[in-house]
Formats: sequence, structure tokens, C-alpha cells
Amino acid sequence: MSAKATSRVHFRTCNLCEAMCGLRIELQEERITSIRGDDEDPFSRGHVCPKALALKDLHEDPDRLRHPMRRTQTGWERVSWDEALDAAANGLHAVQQAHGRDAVASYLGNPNVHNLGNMVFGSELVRALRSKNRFSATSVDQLPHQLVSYFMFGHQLLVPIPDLDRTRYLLVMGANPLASNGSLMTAPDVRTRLRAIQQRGGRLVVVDPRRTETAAIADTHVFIRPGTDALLLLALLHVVLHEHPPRTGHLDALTDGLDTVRALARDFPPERVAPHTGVPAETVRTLARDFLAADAAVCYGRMGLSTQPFGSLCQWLINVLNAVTGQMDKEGGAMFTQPAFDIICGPKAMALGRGSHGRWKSRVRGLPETGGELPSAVLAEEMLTPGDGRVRALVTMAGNPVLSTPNGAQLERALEGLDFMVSVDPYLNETTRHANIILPPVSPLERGHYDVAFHALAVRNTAKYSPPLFEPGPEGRHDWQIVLALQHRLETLRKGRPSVRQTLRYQALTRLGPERMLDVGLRMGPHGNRFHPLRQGLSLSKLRASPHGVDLGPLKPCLPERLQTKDRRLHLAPALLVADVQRLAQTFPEGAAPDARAGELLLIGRRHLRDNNSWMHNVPGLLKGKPRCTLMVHPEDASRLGLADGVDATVTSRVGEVTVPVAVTDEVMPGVVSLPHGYGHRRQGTKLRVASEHAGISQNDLTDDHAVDAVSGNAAFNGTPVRVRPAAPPQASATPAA
Ligand SMILES: Nc1nc2c(c(=O)[nH]1)N[C@H]1C(S)=C(S)[C@@H](COP(=O)(O)OP(=O)(O)OC[C@H]3O[C@@H](n4cnc5c(=O)[nH]c(N)nc54)[C@H](O)[C@@H]3O)O[C@H]1N2
Ligand SMILES: Nc1nc2c(c(=O)[nH]1)N[C@H]1C(S)=C(S)[C@@H](COP(=O)(O)OP(=O)(O)OC[C@H]3O[C@@H](n4cnc5c(=O)[nH]c(N)nc54)[C@H](O)[C@@H]3O)O[C@H]1N2
Ligand code: SF4
Ligand SMILES: [Mo]
Repeated sequence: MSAKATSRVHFRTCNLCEAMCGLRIELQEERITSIRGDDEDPFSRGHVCPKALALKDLHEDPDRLRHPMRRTQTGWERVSWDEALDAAANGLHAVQQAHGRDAVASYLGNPNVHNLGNMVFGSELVRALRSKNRFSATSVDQLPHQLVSYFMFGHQLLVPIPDLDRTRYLLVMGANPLASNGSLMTAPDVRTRLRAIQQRGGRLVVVDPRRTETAAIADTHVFIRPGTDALLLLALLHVVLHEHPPRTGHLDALTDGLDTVRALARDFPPERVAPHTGVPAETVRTLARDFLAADAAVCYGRMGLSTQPFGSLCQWLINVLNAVTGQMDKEGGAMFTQPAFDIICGPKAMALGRGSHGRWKSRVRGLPETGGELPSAVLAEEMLTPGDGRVRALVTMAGNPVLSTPNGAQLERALEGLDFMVSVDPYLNETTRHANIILPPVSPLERGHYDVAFHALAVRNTAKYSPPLFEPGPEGRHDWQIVLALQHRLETLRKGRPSVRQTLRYQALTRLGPERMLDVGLRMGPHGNRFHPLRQGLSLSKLRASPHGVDLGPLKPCLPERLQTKDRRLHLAPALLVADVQRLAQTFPEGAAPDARAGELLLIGRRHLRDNNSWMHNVPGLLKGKPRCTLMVHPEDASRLGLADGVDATVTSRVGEVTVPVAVTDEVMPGVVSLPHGYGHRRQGTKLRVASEHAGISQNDLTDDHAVDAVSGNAAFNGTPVRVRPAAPPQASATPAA
């Protein structure tokens, strides 16, 4: 056989981050020989980052679990799928029988959102558990965005996206798209798109306590003291609403609450906030003036703003700034998407819930539910605190909360005390090692892919389906198959016998699979063919015939039609957010100097292009070069504290202590130190050979589970007060006493 006969080219979307890059994968004899950017993808235009190649490594990783595992007294043993699923369902059911439904918690991690099957069927498992103790990575990430969207626009996923390709002034607060490739702003090749703003005469401004990769290419970088962005935003609003002639925006007629916002902003002139933010009053006035002067301007804030104690205020005030300057729902401003698979107005069964808040509270700390979930910051205490309603069992799916939630070490202790735990995950890692049963899904290359979430968060309306590259082997199970199988078993156990209805439903959903659901969603969506044989429009078969994806054009103004509030109005001043301004004012009193408790530094996070949260450190190619898990310290702080570049420092917070090498750099502002998250792979009992050699420390052994955004309960990772000192020299090996 000639080599040609066994080579092929496959096109797909990279599922690793939010950027949705198109890939061109070449194979010889069914082995991947290259992964490159797909030049014909209309959205990503050939761009990829170094992580794309990791799809091959992940697929071939000998540490990736390929069959279910059960933990026994003597170690892990391989079990059949039926045995594993039965044991998992029986174990969870037994805990619920003995201690009530809420005794089983669930935690869904970030990769669920990058997985078509889980976007369609993932909630089946959570629903089958009927527990109020539902958790996910949402509350260590974008929860404030969702809560604010629910309050203001009536749907938690109706999130405004910066119209990157048409704006002329982009104000980035607490985001580093050059490392993260963009978030709640799917924009492949974001560097070129940012440069294009400058090339068309626009400006890029970055507000960040660190001079990041993004700040380095910006026209202006403004340092800000961590956790004070809500003050800066109020000062910007003060200038816009009180120092300039009033502007009438096209949304005025459908907006409520402008007077309330104006009254709030009156109390925060730039001079009032400068001592706390560290941003000079004149800088604030320049930012406001330039924002107002640009015909298309947008403010965008991400992780640095949502994971801080005023996360909800920040995301709210950003929306307010965009709205009162007439930049919301306008070309080049903050816009809403109309995705082909519409999770907001789509067919009822496929649309995701509009949201909710405060329907129940966490047992121990009384933090409110949002969108049916409790904040992950309370997961450990719900396990550790005795009493009725204590969590005694856990299901994790595509999550690694030991490394990704605040005070991870405490959660680790809590997991050790559980009666039962199940993990749906391809790795034996820091979290799943505590499970009794691990159910590993197929690799991403063995499944079909469509970005239900990220098409809905993209700077352009596009649609693309990728078929599986490889067929799963006989032992392969998709996440969604595992979910449905567990759901079916749990329902059967609950009823005490197999029910005909439940069995028929299970069989029907299994036969349908996510692809059929996707087809229905595409056909019924705003660009769909509505099942009409003569109507031009999208369907799954149309996407199958367009392997590079389909461009559906730039974002279009869509208010008030797309508003989901009951009164169809835009709520500029939701009561809970207005009330929280009081807390802000008290935390940062007028005139007072910043609350710098002697010797404390503020810890912030950072991302590197070659990391992806906690779970890609087993890919050798991504770990080449200098170790990245270092503590960035400003030279002034370093010399004051006796720290030197490359030497270990010990960092202590209220909850923990780590020792980590120092990188002295003026990239961070004085008083601020920075660590990446997702490291800390030296825990015993994992099967991550490469990662454990590049272990690093976990930032979340320092972050505090008691630091949350008061409104949403989102983890406030950024601005954790820490003390830093030179690490004690390693102890000489102990000599036995004579
Ligand atoms: N390479 C890579 N890409 C990723 C990921 C990854 O781990 N690695 N993770 C993905 C995920 S899950 C997400 S959610 C996105 C996140 O995407 P981004 O939000 O763009 O990523 P971060 O690097 O966390 O950016 C947060 C920025 O906020 C700054 N910051 C910290 N505290 C404050 C503060 O108080 N105020 C202000 N103004 N800034 C502050 C930090 O210095 C940092 O530059 O990235 C995604 N993409
Ligand atoms: N200090 C600090 N902490 C942070 C952040 C921060 O900026 N600073 N960022 C936060 C953010 S934005 C996020 S999103 C969270 C992420 O938090 P998590 O989602 O809890 O953690 P990940 O590191 O993404 O781990 C993903 C897990 O999913 C598994 N996995 C990967 N692909 C699949 C799949 O297809 N199916 C299944 N079943 N499993 C899969 C991996 O093996 C891994 O166990 O971390 C948060 N934690
Ligand atoms: S930027 Fe994101 S989507 Fe693009 S190749 Fe890298 S990891 Fe994949
Ligand atoms: Mo995230």
C-alpha cells in the first residue's frame, strides 16, 4: 500500500480554551503527524497557540485512564463499565438513603463547557441527584458576570461581548488575553485583532496590577491596587455623568435606573478614590474623556475583576459604563451574540436556565444560591462541619477543585473524610485520587465537537461542527454516555425498580445523542432552516459539509428583542448591587490611606500561554523552558524583604504556607506579588508522571475560602493578603542522636 493511501487530513476546532481555533490535522497510518492552524477557518484564519499540539499528547498520554478504576485497600483495580457504574450509583444512592439528598454534592469543572455532550446532557446527572449542594467552576470564575446579566438583562448568559473587530477604544480591566487567548470574548488570534484596533487609529488601554503581555502591547497601561477596580469604575462614571454634558444613548427609552446610578457616582470623584486605587485623578479623567471621545468604545473586564471581593460590582459597573456612554448594543461597543445554537431563546429543552438568586442558602455560612448552584468556596466547610445536612459524598466531573478552588488544602482534608466519591475524569490527579470510582471518558479527538457556549460568547457569529477524528475503542465511553448511564441507575434505585418510562427515556436519549440535539438546535435557531426542505439555513448536515466552519457575520444590535427581563426593560440599577456600594465605601473610607497592614503584600494570579488551569501539566512539550511557577516580586519589596531572584521564599496567608522560587521584576507594582494557579502536583497517589516532575506549588493553598464577593459568593482569589520571607535554608539531613 502506498503511503498516500493511508494519509488523511482532518479539520476540527481546538477544544482547549475559549478561542475556538480551527485545526488542520494530518495523519499517516492513523497516527497524527502534524497539527497546524486551518488557514481556511473564516474565524481563526490559521491561528493556533502552542497548546494545540497538546491534543496529540493528551490523546496518546500513557497516564490517561482508559478504563474505569476502583480504589481498594491495596490500590486501584481495573473494573468493567457495568461494575463501575453500578458501584458508583449504589454508593451515591446509599449515602442519600442514609443521610438525605443533600448529603451528595456535585462539582462540575471547566472542561464541561468545552464538551458538546456535557453541554447537552451534563445537567442530567446533577438533576438526578436532586441535591441543593451543587457546585461548579462558575463560582471560581465568571459567576459575577452571570449574576449581573441575570439582574440587568434577565438572563444569566446574555453577557455583553466587546465588539473587538470594530471598536476604536478598548479598555481592558483585569484580563490578559495575550496569555489566556480571551475569555467571555471568543476571539481567535486575539493579538492580531488587538493590533488591528491600533492600526485603524484606535487605542488599547489596560488596567492591571501587573504589566502583562497584553499591557505590554497597549497604548496605555495603568497600574491599579488589587481589589479597587469598583472604585475606579465609579470614578469614571462620576466624570462621565457629572463632569460632562449628559449623553443620550439609543437605549435610554428602555433603561431604568439611570438616576440611581448618577446619584451613586456623585460620591466618587476621582480624588476620592485615588488614595485607594493608586490611579491619579488626572489619569481617570483622561480615561473617561478618551472613552467618551471615541465613536466606538468598550470596557471589558475579566478574571482580575470577577474574582475579587467586589466582583459583582465591577462587572455591573462595566455594563453601566458601556450603557451610559451609549456603547451598549452598538457596533464597536458591548454587543450581544445571536448564535446558531441559541442557548438563550432556543427550543425550550435546549435553552439553558435564565438564572436565579437566593432561592436557598448554604448550610454553614448561609451564602446564597445563584443559577441553582452554591459557591464553591463553601464546599469544604459543608463536608467538614458536623450536623444535619452535612455533605458526605461527592461527584466530580471534569473538575480538579483541590487545585482550583480557594483553600484547596482544606478541601483535600475534607475529601479524605467523605463516605463516598465518584469522579468522571481521564486523570488520576490531586482531586480524583480521593474517589472510590473513577469513570474516564474518551479523549477529545474521539468525540464530535461543537462549541455551544463559546459560539454564544464570540466576537462574531460563526458556527462549526467537528466530527470525531478517531472512533473510540470498545472500552471507550463518552462523558454524556456515562452521565446518562448514572442518571438511569440513580432513577431506578430511587424508584426501587426499573420503570418503563425511565427506561424508554434513557434508551431514547442514548440513541439520540448530542449530535441529534445539536441538529434540532441549529435548525430551530436564528440562522436555522426550521426543518423546511426549501429554506436556506443551518442544519448539522450543512455544517458537516463545511468543515472549516460557517461565517454568519458580525454581531448585530438586538435590543430590546433579545432582553429577557419580564418587563422587557434594561435594569441599570439592580437593588442588591446598589446596596453593595455601601460596603465598598466602608471598606475604602474617604480620605484614608490604603489599608496596608504592616508587612502584608497582596497576592494576585496569572496565566501563562502554555498552561491551562491545572490539567495540562502532563504534556512534556508544554513544560519546556524555565519553570513558570514563580512568585513575582517588585524589586523594592524584594530588597526590603531580603529576597533575591531565583531564591526560595516562603509565602504565608491566613490559611496556608508555600515555598516557591522568587522572580524579581518590576512587571508587578510595589506591594503586589503574583503566582500562577493550577500547579501543586507533588501530592502523593496521583498518576501524572510529567506533572509531578514540574510540580510547583498550588496558589490555592494560600487563597482564602472566606474571601468571597459578597453579592455572588464568587471566590475572591485576587488581593489575598500574604507575608513573604526568605525560605529557611534546606535542613541538613538529620543525624541520629548518639
Ligand atoms: N494559557 C491559558 N489560557 C487560558 C487559561 C489558562 O489557564 N491558561 N484558562 C482559561 C480560563 S478557565 C479562563 S476563565 C480565562 C481567563 O482569562 P483572563 O481573565 O484573560 O486571564 P487572567 O490571566 O487570569 O487575567 C486576569 C488578569 O487580572 C489581573 N488582576 C489580578 N487582580 C486584579 C485586580 O484586582 N484588578 C485588576 N484590574 N486586574 C487584576 C492579573 O494580573 C491578570 O493579568 O483564560 C482561559 N485561557
Ligand atoms: N487561584 C486561582 N484559582 C483559580 C483560577 C485563578 O485564576 N486563580 N481560575 C479559576 C478558573 S477561571 C477556572 S475555570 C477553574 C478551573 O477549575 P476546574 O475546572 O476545577 O479545574 P481544571 O484545572 O480545569 O481541571 C479540569 C479537570 O477536568 C479533567 N478533564 C479534562 N478534559 C475532560 C473531559 O473532556 N471530560 C472529563 N470528564 N474530564 C476532563 C481534567 O483531567 C481535570 O481533572 O480554576 C479556577 N481556579
Ligand atoms: S488559542 Fe486556545 S483554541 Fe487556539 S489553539 Fe490555543 S488552546 Fe486551542
Ligand atoms: Mo475559567
